[in-house]
Amino acid sequence: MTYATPNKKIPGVVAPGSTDVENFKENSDYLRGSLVESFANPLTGSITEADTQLIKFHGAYQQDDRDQRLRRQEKKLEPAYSFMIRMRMPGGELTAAQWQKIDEISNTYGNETIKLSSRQAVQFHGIIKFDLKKSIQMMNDALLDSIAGCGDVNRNVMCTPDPSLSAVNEEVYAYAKKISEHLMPSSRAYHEIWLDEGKGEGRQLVEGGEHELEPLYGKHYLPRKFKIGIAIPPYNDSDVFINDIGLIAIVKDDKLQGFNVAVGGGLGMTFGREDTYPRLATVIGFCKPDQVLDVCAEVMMIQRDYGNRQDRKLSRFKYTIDQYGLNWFKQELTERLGFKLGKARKAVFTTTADQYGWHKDMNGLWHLLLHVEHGRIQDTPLLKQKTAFLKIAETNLCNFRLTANQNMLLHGIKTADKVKIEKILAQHGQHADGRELSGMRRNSIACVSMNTCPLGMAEAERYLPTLITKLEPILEKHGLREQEIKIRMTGCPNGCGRSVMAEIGLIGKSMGRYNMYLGGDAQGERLNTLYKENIDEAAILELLDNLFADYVSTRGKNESFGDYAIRSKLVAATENRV
Ligand code: SRM
Ligand code: SF4
Repeated sequence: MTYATPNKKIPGVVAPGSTDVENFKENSDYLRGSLVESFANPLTGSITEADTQLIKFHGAYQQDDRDQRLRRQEKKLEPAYSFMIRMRMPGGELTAAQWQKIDEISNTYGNETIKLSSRQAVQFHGIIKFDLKKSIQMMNDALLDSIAGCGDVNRNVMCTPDPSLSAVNEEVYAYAKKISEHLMPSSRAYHEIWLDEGKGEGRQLVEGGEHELEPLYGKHYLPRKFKIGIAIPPYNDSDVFINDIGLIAIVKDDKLQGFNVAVGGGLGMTFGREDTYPRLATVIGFCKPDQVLDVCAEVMMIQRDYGNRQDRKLSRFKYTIDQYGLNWFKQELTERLGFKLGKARKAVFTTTADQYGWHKDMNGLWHLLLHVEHGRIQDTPLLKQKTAFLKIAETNLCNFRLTANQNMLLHGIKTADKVKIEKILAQHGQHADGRELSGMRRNSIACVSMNTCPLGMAEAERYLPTLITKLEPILEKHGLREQEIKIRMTGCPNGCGRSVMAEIGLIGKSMGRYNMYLGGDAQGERLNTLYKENIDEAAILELLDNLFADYVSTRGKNESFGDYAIRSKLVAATENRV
């Protein structure tokens, strides 16, 4: 299918009053900007403002160590700048050899930890400016890249990773990769700048004008980030409704029929801006497998053409849909596609949780889902998880898949090799099935926040484990230790840990203080609602102690904590159900 190039008459396309980022893109020569010069400048650990925006399209963010900010300021030193790189790895898949390379990069250039993100990607933190190119080249040696890891483009495509959970898992999984490839920017800037490809020659030889070079995106790319996720019911472990496009695999008699298409999800909001809000994607129809690439591309290009480029707080696709209306959107999509989506099929989700432990697939291979606390892989005195994963990778007995709950799936293990894997894990303190953990810990997500995220207002990843340790005796007291209560924490309202989908969501307001949200469901189909504002740890513990007591004494059969919060009118159910 040939897609329409950006039409300058359409309102969203860059116009007077556009944001700085739009202007940076416009003047960047397809994402090149002055990155080469910035990275060669020996006088500072930072890069120019325009380049800090452009480098995102190459998968990296400039950050500084927030723990050191004040001290360095007092000493009149520039902030301790470093870079975070986020890889593009649809469905979170890596071979054992690639995992070894990732381990090596983190030790050689990063802060010796490996971060598994809430979108099934690996992040390296703490890479100094002068090592960024070497890190990218090392990734490339293992056939890995970070193109479109961030930036105003389609991001890492998520997909339910565990082949034992559905007969069509691998077929669906392949679509995550196909969609990711299909929607990749085509600028060669990444290859030229980081991999020294062509050194710029040849680029000018591209014929046919600017959009030949970037046929899907044009030179202004999208107004904002764009996300696609796929889930296979009944498992919603990729939180499909939080995506700009959510694809729900429809399976009959173990055969993939196609996908229900949901549009307009997104979780970010800004305190004090009432016009920003989280929104769950709305199911608009069904497409066959061979239509899904075009559907994703055309939906994305409607956002390219109509998305808000004047205010980045309002530029996500969810606002475009709400501004123009769902009916308008469906009509526009039909016109662009040249066919109408079918009627959405029935799809029932039961959980967003990862299924820990060993599972066997239809081909007799085993898959082991392991808990990683908030996705941070490192060695601690009690748990040498980083070494364990490296040793397992060195055996070459399995591949690796990351989950959207920030966990790890070791996959494709032969029956005879299970015991070898278990032995390595046990030697390094890792339990295989996560049963030693409370249900709440197994179901927790925290975003990075301190010390690298510039937007964090409170701790998240570094604090939630401690908070859960303090909650565990309370859960025990109420007989709730095993109950899978979904708790999520983010250091700000951007929603990176999807806290607004949790049964208990904690969103940072300032250091040590959080807003508490209640009423999310277990299956990822309901946003939660603000319950208490700006509370500290003592208040969180006391409130939850009382609520757990009431929950246990009044709950109905199989009633989840989130459903209880709504039934007992602690919070109103959100309107935004799918
Ligand atoms: Fe996120 C920005 C980390 C998933 C919504 N996110 C950031 C930045 C890059 C901060 C920044 O802009 O400088 C954070 C870097 C922290 C660091 O030091 O690593 C950051 N986001 C993360 C990760 C690593 C959280 C984690 O602990 O796992 C996740 C990386 C995913 C990936 O591999 O691509 C991550 N971010 C999410 C999600 C969840 C999801 O997509 O499933 C969301 C909510 C869904 C959504 O997009 O609406 C999310 N991140 C945001 C936003 C709010 C966007 C908005 O619509 O307003 C920002 C801020 C922004 O874009 O301006 C943001
Ligand atoms: Fe940073 Fe906020 Fe995202 Fe947490 S939710 S990683 S604090 S932007």
